[in-house]
Amino acid sequence: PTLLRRTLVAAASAALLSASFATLAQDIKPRLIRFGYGLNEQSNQGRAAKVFADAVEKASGGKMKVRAIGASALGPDVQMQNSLIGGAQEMMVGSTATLVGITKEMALWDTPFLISNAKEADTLLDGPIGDKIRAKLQDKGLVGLAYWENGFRNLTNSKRAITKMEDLGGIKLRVMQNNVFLESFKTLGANAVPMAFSELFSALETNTVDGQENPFNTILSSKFYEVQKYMTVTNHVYSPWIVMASKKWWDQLSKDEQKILSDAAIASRDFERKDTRDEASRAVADLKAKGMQVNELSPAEAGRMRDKLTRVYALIGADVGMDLWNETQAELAKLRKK
Ligand code: TF8
Repeated sequence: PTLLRRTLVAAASAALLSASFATLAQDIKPRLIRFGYGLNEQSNQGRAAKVFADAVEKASGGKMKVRAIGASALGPDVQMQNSLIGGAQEMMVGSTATLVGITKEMALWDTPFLISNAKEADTLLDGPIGDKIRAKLQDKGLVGLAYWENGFRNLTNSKRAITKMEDLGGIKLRVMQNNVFLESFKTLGANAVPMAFSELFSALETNTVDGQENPFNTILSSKFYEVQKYMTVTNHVYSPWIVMASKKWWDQLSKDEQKILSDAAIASRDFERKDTRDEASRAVADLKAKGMQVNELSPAEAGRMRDKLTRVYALIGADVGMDLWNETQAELAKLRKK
Protein backbone atom coordinates (compact mmCIF):
# COMPACT_ATOMS: atom_id res chain seq x y z
CA PRO A 1 0.00 0.00 0.00
CA THR A 2 2.81 2.45 0.78
CA LEU A 3 4.48 1.78 -2.54
CA LEU A 4 1.20 2.17 -4.32
CA ARG A 5 0.50 5.36 -2.44
CA ARG A 6 3.95 6.72 -3.24
CA THR A 7 3.46 5.91 -6.91
CA LEU A 8 0.08 7.61 -6.91
CA VAL A 9 1.46 10.69 -5.19
CA ALA A 10 4.33 10.84 -7.65
CA ALA A 11 2.00 10.46 -10.60
CA ALA A 12 -0.33 13.10 -9.25
CA SER A 13 2.41 15.64 -8.66
CA ALA A 14 3.89 14.92 -12.06
CA ALA A 15 0.51 15.60 -13.61
CA LEU A 16 0.14 18.79 -11.59
CA LEU A 17 3.63 19.89 -12.53
CA SER A 18 3.16 19.37 -16.24
CA ALA A 19 -0.21 21.07 -16.06
CA SER A 20 1.29 24.07 -14.31
CA PHE A 21 4.29 24.21 -16.68
CA ALA A 22 1.96 24.21 -19.64
CA THR A 23 -0.29 26.86 -18.15
CA LEU A 24 2.47 28.94 -16.53
CA ALA A 25 3.75 30.10 -19.87
CA GLN A 26 0.23 31.15 -20.76
CA ASP A 27 -1.69 34.25 -19.89
CA ILE A 28 -4.57 32.79 -17.89
CA LYS A 29 -6.44 34.46 -15.05
CA PRO A 30 -8.90 32.86 -12.64
CA ARG A 31 -12.28 33.07 -14.37
CA LEU A 32 -15.77 31.99 -13.48
CA ILE A 33 -17.80 31.25 -16.59
CA ARG A 34 -21.55 30.82 -16.44
CA PHE A 35 -22.52 28.56 -19.33
CA GLY A 36 -26.31 28.43 -19.69
CA TYR A 37 -28.45 26.02 -21.66
CA GLY A 38 -32.10 25.08 -21.99
CA LEU A 39 -32.43 21.32 -21.73
CA ASN A 40 -31.90 19.28 -18.58
CA GLU A 41 -28.61 17.85 -17.30
CA GLN A 42 -29.46 14.34 -18.53
CA SER A 43 -29.90 15.51 -22.12
CA ASN A 44 -27.37 15.42 -24.95
CA GLN A 45 -27.00 19.17 -24.37
CA GLY A 46 -26.29 18.65 -20.68
CA ARG A 47 -23.75 15.91 -21.30
CA ALA A 48 -21.85 18.01 -23.81
CA ALA A 49 -21.93 21.08 -21.54
CA LYS A 50 -20.15 18.95 -18.94
CA VAL A 51 -17.55 17.88 -21.51
CA PHE A 52 -17.00 21.54 -22.39
CA ALA A 53 -16.63 22.51 -18.73
CA ASP A 54 -14.13 19.73 -18.05
CA ALA A 55 -12.07 20.56 -21.15
CA VAL A 56 -11.78 24.23 -20.13
CA GLU A 57 -10.84 23.43 -16.54
CA LYS A 58 -8.22 20.94 -17.65
CA ALA A 59 -6.64 23.14 -20.34
CA SER A 60 -6.46 26.11 -17.96
CA GLY A 61 -4.91 24.12 -15.12
CA GLY A 62 -8.07 24.64 -13.09
CA LYS A 63 -8.00 28.43 -13.35
CA MET A 64 -10.99 28.81 -15.63
CA LYS A 65 -14.06 27.31 -13.98
CA VAL A 66 -17.17 26.68 -16.03
CA ARG A 67 -20.48 26.53 -14.23
CA ALA A 68 -22.83 24.73 -16.61
CA ILE A 69 -26.37 25.77 -15.74
CA GLY A 70 -29.16 23.88 -17.52
CA ALA A 71 -32.95 23.63 -17.60
CA SER A 72 -33.30 27.29 -18.61
CA ALA A 73 -32.38 28.30 -15.05
CA LEU A 74 -30.69 31.39 -16.54
CA GLY A 75 -33.73 31.97 -18.76
CA PRO A 76 -34.87 30.77 -22.18
CA ASP A 77 -32.60 31.19 -25.23
CA VAL A 78 -33.68 34.74 -26.07
CA GLN A 79 -33.13 35.97 -22.52
CA MET A 80 -29.68 34.38 -22.32
CA GLN A 81 -28.71 35.92 -25.66
CA ASN A 82 -29.56 39.34 -24.25
CA SER A 83 -27.60 38.63 -21.06
CA LEU A 84 -24.57 37.76 -23.19
CA ILE A 85 -24.94 40.89 -25.30
CA GLY A 86 -25.16 43.02 -22.15
CA GLY A 87 -22.22 41.23 -20.54
CA ALA A 88 -24.27 39.88 -17.62
CA GLN A 89 -23.58 36.25 -18.56
CA GLU A 90 -20.45 34.79 -20.14
CA MET A 91 -21.55 31.86 -22.30
CA MET A 92 -24.44 29.74 -23.53
CA VAL A 93 -25.48 27.09 -25.99
CA GLY A 94 -28.86 27.30 -27.68
CA SER A 95 -30.83 27.12 -30.85
CA THR A 96 -29.75 29.12 -33.92
CA ALA A 97 -33.47 29.51 -34.68
CA THR A 98 -33.99 31.87 -31.76
CA LEU A 99 -31.19 34.11 -33.09
CA VAL A 100 -32.89 35.24 -36.31
CA GLY A 101 -34.12 38.44 -34.67
CA ILE A 102 -30.48 39.35 -34.06
CA THR A 103 -28.81 37.91 -37.17
CA LYS A 104 -31.25 37.29 -40.00
CA GLU A 105 -28.84 35.03 -41.92
CA MET A 106 -29.36 32.39 -39.20
CA ALA A 107 -32.70 31.69 -40.89
CA LEU A 108 -30.82 29.65 -43.47
CA TRP A 109 -30.69 26.81 -40.92
CA ASP A 110 -34.48 26.92 -40.56
CA THR A 111 -35.09 25.99 -44.20
CA PRO A 112 -37.38 22.93 -44.27
CA PHE A 113 -35.87 19.86 -45.93
CA LEU A 114 -32.61 21.70 -46.73
CA ILE A 115 -30.14 19.28 -45.17
CA SER A 116 -30.70 15.56 -45.63
CA ASN A 117 -27.95 13.88 -43.64
CA ALA A 118 -25.22 14.37 -41.04
CA LYS A 119 -22.46 14.72 -43.64
CA GLU A 120 -24.29 17.62 -45.32
CA ALA A 121 -24.95 19.24 -41.95
CA ASP A 122 -21.33 19.06 -40.80
CA THR A 123 -19.97 20.22 -44.16
CA LEU A 124 -22.25 23.26 -44.35
CA LEU A 125 -21.96 24.24 -40.69
CA ASP A 126 -18.20 23.76 -40.30
CA GLY A 127 -17.34 25.16 -43.73
CA PRO A 128 -17.26 28.67 -45.22
CA ILE A 129 -21.06 29.12 -45.14
CA GLY A 130 -21.37 28.25 -41.45
CA ASP A 131 -18.34 30.41 -40.64
CA LYS A 132 -19.74 33.39 -42.53
CA ILE A 133 -23.07 33.24 -40.69
CA ARG A 134 -21.39 32.69 -37.33
CA ALA A 135 -19.14 35.72 -37.92
CA LYS A 136 -22.18 37.97 -38.39
CA LEU A 137 -22.92 37.63 -34.67
CA GLN A 138 -19.84 39.71 -33.78
CA ASP A 139 -21.45 43.03 -34.77
CA LYS A 140 -24.35 42.14 -32.49
CA GLY A 141 -22.27 41.54 -29.37
CA LEU A 142 -22.00 37.76 -29.61
CA VAL A 143 -19.12 35.43 -30.44
CA GLY A 144 -20.15 32.15 -32.06
CA LEU A 145 -17.60 29.43 -31.30
CA ALA A 146 -19.03 26.18 -32.69
CA TYR A 147 -22.19 24.55 -33.95
CA TRP A 148 -23.43 21.55 -32.02
CA GLU A 149 -26.14 19.22 -33.27
CA ASN A 150 -29.69 19.66 -32.09
CA GLY A 151 -30.78 17.32 -34.86
CA PHE A 152 -33.46 16.42 -37.36
CA ARG A 153 -36.83 17.52 -36.08
CA ASN A 154 -39.87 15.29 -35.83
CA LEU A 155 -43.49 15.93 -35.00
CA THR A 156 -45.35 14.78 -31.92
CA ASN A 157 -48.94 15.45 -30.88
CA SER A 158 -51.72 14.19 -28.66
CA LYS A 159 -54.51 14.13 -31.29
CA ARG A 160 -53.75 11.75 -34.15
CA ALA A 161 -51.11 10.12 -36.31
CA ILE A 162 -49.98 12.53 -39.02
CA THR A 163 -49.73 10.58 -42.26
CA LYS A 164 -50.49 13.38 -44.70
CA MET A 165 -50.34 17.16 -44.79
CA GLU A 166 -54.09 17.55 -44.21
CA ASP A 167 -53.77 15.77 -40.85
CA LEU A 168 -52.04 18.87 -39.52
CA GLY A 169 -55.24 20.86 -39.98
CA GLY A 170 -56.40 22.34 -36.69
CA ILE A 171 -53.52 20.92 -34.67
CA LYS A 172 -52.32 23.52 -32.19
CA LEU A 173 -48.60 23.19 -32.69
CA ARG A 174 -45.97 24.90 -30.60
CA VAL A 175 -43.14 26.29 -32.74
CA MET A 176 -39.92 28.06 -31.80
CA GLN A 177 -39.92 31.85 -31.62
CA ASN A 178 -38.89 32.15 -35.24
CA ASN A 179 -40.68 33.46 -38.29
CA VAL A 180 -39.67 30.67 -40.69
CA PHE A 181 -41.04 28.00 -38.36
CA LEU A 182 -44.21 29.99 -37.78
CA GLU A 183 -44.82 30.58 -41.50
CA SER A 184 -43.88 27.02 -42.47
CA PHE A 185 -46.35 25.35 -40.14
CA LYS A 186 -49.08 27.88 -40.83
CA THR A 187 -48.60 27.19 -44.54
CA LEU A 188 -48.88 23.45 -43.90
CA GLY A 189 -52.22 24.04 -42.18
CA ALA A 190 -51.34 23.77 -38.50
CA ASN A 191 -52.39 26.31 -35.92
CA ALA A 192 -48.81 27.36 -35.08
CA VAL A 193 -48.13 28.96 -31.70
CA PRO A 194 -44.67 30.43 -30.94
CA MET A 195 -43.49 29.67 -27.41
CA ALA A 196 -40.23 29.43 -25.45
CA PHE A 197 -38.97 25.89 -24.92
CA SER A 198 -39.03 26.32 -21.14
CA GLU A 199 -42.84 26.59 -21.22
CA LEU A 200 -43.41 23.69 -23.56
CA PHE A 201 -43.79 20.68 -21.29
CA SER A 202 -46.51 22.22 -19.19
CA ALA A 203 -48.25 23.63 -22.29
CA LEU A 204 -48.42 20.07 -23.65
CA GLU A 205 -49.50 18.68 -20.30
CA THR A 206 -52.36 21.14 -19.93
CA ASN A 207 -53.36 20.83 -23.62
CA THR A 208 -52.66 24.51 -24.20
CA VAL A 209 -51.04 23.10 -27.36
CA ASP A 210 -51.59 19.69 -28.96
CA GLY A 211 -48.15 19.12 -30.36
CA GLN A 212 -44.59 20.21 -30.93
CA GLU A 213 -41.60 19.33 -33.07
CA ASN A 214 -38.07 18.50 -31.88
CA PRO A 215 -35.37 15.91 -32.46
CA PHE A 216 -35.79 12.40 -31.00
CA ASN A 217 -33.18 13.17 -28.32
CA THR A 218 -35.22 16.04 -26.89
CA ILE A 219 -38.50 14.13 -27.07
CA LEU A 220 -36.75 11.55 -24.89
CA SER A 221 -34.78 13.75 -22.50
CA SER A 222 -37.64 16.20 -21.91
CA LYS A 223 -40.06 13.30 -21.40
CA PHE A 224 -42.51 14.54 -24.00
CA TYR A 225 -43.60 10.92 -24.42
CA GLU A 226 -45.44 11.32 -21.10
CA VAL A 227 -47.78 13.89 -22.64
CA GLN A 228 -47.71 13.04 -26.37
CA LYS A 229 -49.16 9.87 -27.87
CA TYR A 230 -48.17 10.20 -31.53
CA MET A 231 -44.82 10.73 -33.17
CA THR A 232 -44.36 11.18 -36.90
CA VAL A 233 -40.87 10.78 -38.28
CA THR A 234 -40.75 13.75 -40.64
CA ASN A 235 -37.11 14.90 -40.43
CA HIS A 236 -38.55 18.16 -41.71
CA VAL A 237 -35.56 20.29 -40.77
CA TYR A 238 -32.05 19.91 -39.34
CA SER A 239 -31.55 22.22 -36.34
CA PRO A 240 -28.13 23.25 -35.11
CA TRP A 241 -27.23 24.57 -31.70
CA ILE A 242 -24.56 27.21 -31.37
CA VAL A 243 -22.07 27.77 -28.54
CA MET A 244 -21.64 31.48 -27.91
CA ALA A 245 -19.75 33.89 -25.68
CA SER A 246 -20.56 37.45 -24.70
CA LYS A 247 -18.41 39.69 -26.92
CA LYS A 248 -18.14 42.30 -24.17
CA TRP A 249 -16.58 39.65 -21.95
CA TRP A 250 -14.63 37.84 -24.71
CA ASP A 251 -12.78 41.03 -25.64
CA GLN A 252 -11.33 41.20 -22.12
CA LEU A 253 -9.81 37.73 -22.38
CA SER A 254 -6.22 37.02 -23.37
CA LYS A 255 -5.47 35.18 -26.61
CA ASP A 256 -4.59 32.09 -24.58
CA GLU A 257 -7.88 32.16 -22.73
CA GLN A 258 -9.80 32.62 -25.97
CA LYS A 259 -7.97 29.69 -27.51
CA ILE A 260 -8.81 27.43 -24.57
CA LEU A 261 -12.50 28.26 -25.02
CA SER A 262 -12.46 27.84 -28.81
CA ASP A 263 -10.66 24.52 -28.57
CA ALA A 264 -13.05 23.26 -25.88
CA ALA A 265 -16.04 24.31 -27.99
CA ILE A 266 -14.70 22.23 -30.90
CA ALA A 267 -13.82 19.23 -28.70
CA SER A 268 -17.24 19.26 -27.07
CA ARG A 269 -18.86 19.65 -30.50
CA ASP A 270 -17.18 16.47 -31.72
CA PHE A 271 -18.27 14.62 -28.58
CA GLU A 272 -21.78 16.04 -28.79
CA ARG A 273 -22.43 15.12 -32.40
CA LYS A 274 -21.33 11.54 -31.85
CA ASP A 275 -23.28 11.22 -28.60
CA THR A 276 -26.40 12.76 -30.15
CA ARG A 277 -26.26 10.48 -33.19
CA ASP A 278 -25.74 7.39 -31.03
CA GLU A 279 -28.73 8.29 -28.90
CA ALA A 280 -30.88 9.22 -31.90
CA SER A 281 -30.20 5.87 -33.54
CA ARG A 282 -31.78 4.07 -30.59
CA ALA A 283 -34.49 6.62 -29.86
CA VAL A 284 -37.38 5.32 -31.95
CA ALA A 285 -37.24 1.97 -30.17
CA ASP A 286 -36.97 3.76 -26.82
CA LEU A 287 -39.92 6.01 -27.55
CA LYS A 288 -42.04 3.07 -28.70
CA ALA A 289 -41.15 1.28 -25.48
CA LYS A 290 -42.37 4.38 -23.61
CA GLY A 291 -45.72 3.92 -25.31
CA MET A 292 -45.57 6.31 -28.26
CA GLN A 293 -47.25 5.35 -31.49
CA VAL A 294 -44.76 6.04 -34.26
CA ASN A 295 -45.27 6.40 -38.00
CA GLU A 296 -43.06 7.62 -40.82
CA LEU A 297 -44.00 10.36 -43.24
CA SER A 298 -43.81 8.94 -46.75
CA PRO A 299 -41.40 10.54 -49.24
CA ALA A 300 -44.41 11.42 -51.41
CA GLU A 301 -46.04 13.36 -48.54
CA ALA A 302 -42.75 15.06 -47.71
CA GLY A 303 -42.62 16.08 -51.37
CA ARG A 304 -46.13 17.55 -51.20
CA MET A 305 -45.12 19.56 -48.14
CA ARG A 306 -42.02 20.82 -49.85
CA ASP A 307 -44.10 22.01 -52.83
CA LYS A 308 -46.53 23.74 -50.53
CA LEU A 309 -43.64 25.61 -48.89
CA THR A 310 -42.46 27.40 -52.08
CA ARG A 311 -43.58 30.74 -50.65
CA VAL A 312 -41.58 30.13 -47.47
CA TYR A 313 -38.45 29.26 -49.44
CA ALA A 314 -38.74 32.60 -51.26
CA LEU A 315 -39.12 34.33 -47.90
CA ILE A 316 -35.95 32.72 -46.55
CA GLY A 317 -34.02 33.59 -49.72
CA ALA A 318 -35.00 37.23 -49.29
CA ASP A 319 -34.08 37.18 -45.58
CA VAL A 320 -30.65 35.59 -45.88
CA GLY A 321 -29.80 37.10 -49.27
CA MET A 322 -29.76 35.33 -52.61
CA ASP A 323 -25.95 35.05 -52.71
CA LEU A 324 -25.88 32.98 -49.53
CA TRP A 325 -28.91 30.99 -50.66
CA ASN A 326 -27.35 30.14 -54.04
CA GLU A 327 -23.98 29.36 -52.49
CA THR A 328 -25.72 26.89 -50.16
CA GLN A 329 -27.60 25.20 -53.01
CA ALA A 330 -24.34 24.91 -55.00
CA GLU A 331 -22.50 23.41 -52.04
CA LEU A 332 -25.27 20.86 -51.50
CA ALA A 333 -25.35 19.96 -55.21
CA LYS A 334 -21.60 19.38 -55.08
CA LEU A 335 -21.95 17.10 -52.04
CA ARG A 336 -24.79 15.14 -53.61
CA LYS A 337 -22.80 14.47 -56.78
CA LYS A 338 -19.90 12.90 -54.87
C1 TF8 B 1 -36.75 24.24 -29.23
C2 TF8 B 1 -35.30 23.88 -29.44
C3 TF8 B 1 -34.69 23.67 -28.06
C4 TF8 B 1 -33.37 24.41 -27.93
C5 TF8 B 1 -32.70 24.22 -26.58
C6 TF8 B 1 -33.49 24.75 -25.43
O1 TF8 B 1 -37.64 23.50 -29.63
O2 TF8 B 1 -35.16 22.78 -30.28
O3 TF8 B 1 -34.48 22.33 -27.83
O4 TF8 B 1 -33.59 25.74 -28.16
O5 TF8 B 1 -31.45 24.82 -26.64
O6 TF8 B 1 -36.98 25.29 -28.64
